[in-house]
Amino acid sequence: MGVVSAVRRLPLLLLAPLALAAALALAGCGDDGGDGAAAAAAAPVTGVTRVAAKDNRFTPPAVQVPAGTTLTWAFEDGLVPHDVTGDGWRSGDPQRKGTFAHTFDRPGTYPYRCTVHDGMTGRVVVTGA
Ligand SMILES: [Cu+2]
Repeated sequence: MGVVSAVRRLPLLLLAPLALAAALALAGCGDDGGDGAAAAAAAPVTGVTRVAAKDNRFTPPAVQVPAGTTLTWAFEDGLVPHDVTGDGWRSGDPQRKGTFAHTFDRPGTYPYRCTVHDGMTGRVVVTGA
């Protein structure tokens, strides 16, 4: 009897993690845009010169570096292509792998975005060297 009820419960036990995963996936999709906008406005991270384009976002979304620093963006989102487009500087065609590097010589704030994905934005804050 114990065995029978255990077997009957098995499908539910197997489905529960799937349902949970689906719920998490849906939740992730729903707030992507908001996350992107909020992320780009977040306080910039220092000590980082590499930004990952992954999961439809830039991580970290905002970095602060001294003038003369070369930042590298790494495209790591599998089949999903991204680009890095700022005002007067850009990576070019969206890409699925590889990297893009850009040197920031002048202090200022440099917002950028991925032209493929609305809300996929980032920001570079360049301070005096
Ligand atoms: Cu993108």
